[in-house]
Amino acid sequence: PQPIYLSDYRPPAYRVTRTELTFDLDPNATRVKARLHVERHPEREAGVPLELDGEQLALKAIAIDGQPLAPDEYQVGEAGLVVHRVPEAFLLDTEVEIAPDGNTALSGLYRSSGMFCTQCEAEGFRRITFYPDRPDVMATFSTTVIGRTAQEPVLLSNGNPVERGELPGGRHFVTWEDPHPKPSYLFALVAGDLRKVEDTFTTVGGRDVTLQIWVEEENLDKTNHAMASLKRAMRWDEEAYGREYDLDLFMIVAVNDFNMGAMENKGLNIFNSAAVLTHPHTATDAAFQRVEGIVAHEYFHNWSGNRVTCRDWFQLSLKEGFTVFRDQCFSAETNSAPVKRIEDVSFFRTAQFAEDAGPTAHPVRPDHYIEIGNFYTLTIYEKGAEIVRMLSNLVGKEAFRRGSDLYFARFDGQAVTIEDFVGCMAEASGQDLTQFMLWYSQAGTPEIDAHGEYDYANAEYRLILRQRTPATPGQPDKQALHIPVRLGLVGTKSGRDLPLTLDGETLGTDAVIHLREEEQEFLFTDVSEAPVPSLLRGFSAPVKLHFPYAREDLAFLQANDSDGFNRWDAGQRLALLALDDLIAAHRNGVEKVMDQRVVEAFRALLAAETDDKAVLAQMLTLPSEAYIAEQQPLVDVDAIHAARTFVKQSLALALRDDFLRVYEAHRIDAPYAPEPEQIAARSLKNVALSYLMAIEDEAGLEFAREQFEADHNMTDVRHALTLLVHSSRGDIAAPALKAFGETWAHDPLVMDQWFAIQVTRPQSDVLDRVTFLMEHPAFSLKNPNKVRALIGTFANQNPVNFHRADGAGYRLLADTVIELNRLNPEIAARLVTPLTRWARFDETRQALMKGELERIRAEELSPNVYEVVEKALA
Ligand code: HT7
Ligand code: ZN
Repeated sequence: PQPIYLSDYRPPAYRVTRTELTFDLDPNATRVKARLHVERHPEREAGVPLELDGEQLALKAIAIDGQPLAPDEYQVGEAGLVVHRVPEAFLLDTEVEIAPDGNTALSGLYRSSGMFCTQCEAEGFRRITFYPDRPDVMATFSTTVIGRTAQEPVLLSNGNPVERGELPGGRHFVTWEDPHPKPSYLFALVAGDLRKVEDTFTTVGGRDVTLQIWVEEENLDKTNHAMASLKRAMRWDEEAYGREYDLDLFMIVAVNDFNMGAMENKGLNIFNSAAVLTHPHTATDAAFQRVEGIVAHEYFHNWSGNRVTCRDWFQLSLKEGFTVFRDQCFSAETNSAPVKRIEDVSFFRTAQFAEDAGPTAHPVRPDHYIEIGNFYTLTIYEKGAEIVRMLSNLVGKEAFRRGSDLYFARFDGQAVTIEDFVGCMAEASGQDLTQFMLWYSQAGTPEIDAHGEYDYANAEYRLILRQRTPATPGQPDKQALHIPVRLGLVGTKSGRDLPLTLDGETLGTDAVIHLREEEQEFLFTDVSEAPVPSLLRGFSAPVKLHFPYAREDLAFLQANDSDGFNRWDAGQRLALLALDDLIAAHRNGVEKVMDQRVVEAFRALLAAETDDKAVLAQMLTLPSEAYIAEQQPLVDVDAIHAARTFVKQSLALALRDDFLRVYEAHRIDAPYAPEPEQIAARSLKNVALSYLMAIEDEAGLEFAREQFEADHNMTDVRHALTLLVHSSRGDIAAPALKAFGETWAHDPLVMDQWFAIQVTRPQSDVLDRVTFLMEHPAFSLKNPNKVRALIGTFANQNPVNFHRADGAGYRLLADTVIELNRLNPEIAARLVTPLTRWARFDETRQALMKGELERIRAEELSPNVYEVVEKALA
């Protein structure tokens, strides 16, 4: 497969202004008729052949302006159709046959649990009909769907239904009209035996919008939270961005087989059922929050992505980074803002930093790709969102809003670039963002080495910042970025933020300084007492910050920093220093000794009367094994696991009574509600329980057993069951696990959790369990949720067992990737990721991991898996 380059972009030779489709649905032989209104693009030369994308389509008929084409007038190949000579403007009619039931890749038209559905982003529409399947071709669509009245009573597509009727042979049809021009990737069709929950939303302009959530009958009781989230998101987008919904109908459909979380098709969002269905007994607090975030994200795309779309797929972060930023702000407002930031940054620093340091590292706007499906990454989404967040902070809230208003007004109905977006921000703020644009083109995580000195005699604090970005594949040399560093100086005597004066300018007590050079010095004057610097507050830029903090300084910041995020971060840094010592002790076979400063910091946290229980729960949570690994020069999974377990047990032994007290004080008797206060109390109680269970304390075991049996809500049940399954008490865990599996055998989303709980168990018998569960009747390689729950969770969240020294974990993953490569290349390419990180491990493991990658490479590979494996072995 050949790469595609951003620098080769040209407008399409022909554009399509209107697309009329008729689907005659059949599981094995669906007929798709397409009438395209085509005209030459005004910027392109005349006389160019018409090239349409098309994959796995059997062409049955083709005509131009009503005249069937002779065989020598066109050519059909593996990738599409070429018509050698066409007029300047014309009607193209084609008819193709496709086989939805044979479509296990879940791209194009496929069937899920008997229901027809589509996934067209990024390049799935070409599996439905011959088309210029690129986002800069925007047309209005009319879609007629014909199905069997009994099996497919519900026939949906984009826009508004305009006609429906019965047909001979037990069939019926509905015609949909979407008035908004859209690219093919936003096309959607759903047909099946579905039920709906309906509500209405009155827009700020006074229009009533019908809201529908379509599900299988047994899930009708699991839609309330998604509906409430949708209405909140619609109102928020009006208030925060002035964006009003633009159709009379907005539909969400839940499907069981889906490659990602959800898809923002115009007026007809299709969701992975895991991203929309919730019920207190089946979904955890985290799942409720995830659903709220994804419902909002897809809704927000209606403007950031649909009304204003991407010129080409290199601009993917234009819609994804901006929309993730929008959904993060929305969730921060509806939940605990500091906790939302802590969770997002924790995840980012663990997973995106690892991606940016690995062989598949790429810029937020890549300059080439083989398979765009491989670029729905943490870099495009999450780093893209961090860049938009930096922009918003740089230009300020008001200018950012003016910039986004300008962007939506100027580019409505167009397919545009990242320059267009940043250009609006520059215009609205009057700022020069030229250097800032480097964030989009330069891959890798910048690192800042910071040093500070307090000059007592002159009351000055000198801060020196040095930046460097490590080389990444294809980018050996890096330039200095414009990095906004938010900071404060916390007085060691007063425990307060000191006033900041820089270059004679008074900045308040919390300010942003701009690092633009490789090295820059900042001299703060009138600093009345020795400070500890609180740097990169709120994670003001997606960088790694190194500062030689003494442990006492970190304990001080954890107790005194006015920035909640940095208080949490100081605690994490303190724990990491202790963990470093213990990892070294474990590797050297030396006795492990607990750092009492960490114990005292935890004691103080537990004793403090803090109102923000959600933040407290975060502060009591140790860095994950994956994040600890991210900090190590060479990853030793066993030493990391041993060190973290030792810290947890030491804290539990030293603070047992505090954890018991916290657990008991935060039990909730009220009916379950996914509200911030309850979520905070549950998370605090469950953190306390996890410490008690780390030492298998008798009272802790009893609490866990009670909590599981009380069956109050899935958050508590799942947490208790996980702790039991991860403990040595098989006598309690085995019957609980069995009961859980039997109770929920009918619910695929709960069975996913049942799989995940078992395969995160740290004990060494887990690999046999994974193999055994792959044969379980509830497991299927064809269902991405099952693959993620069982294999993905094992490979990503059970480091000690996945990285077993005998390589059995690697072998299992490679075997699965090889099988999935044939069934579902997108999922296969994502699943292979942990093997691509071989460079972080010891030589023996490196050899084993590379051996498995080579075994995969020897197969006949999809472009998706080929691209990832080639990069990993380069
Ligand atoms: N924009 C959507 C992307 C998506 C997708 C991409 C490739 C393969 C399958 C897919 N399903 C959804 C999701 C989003 O970011 O909102
Ligand atoms: Zn998105």
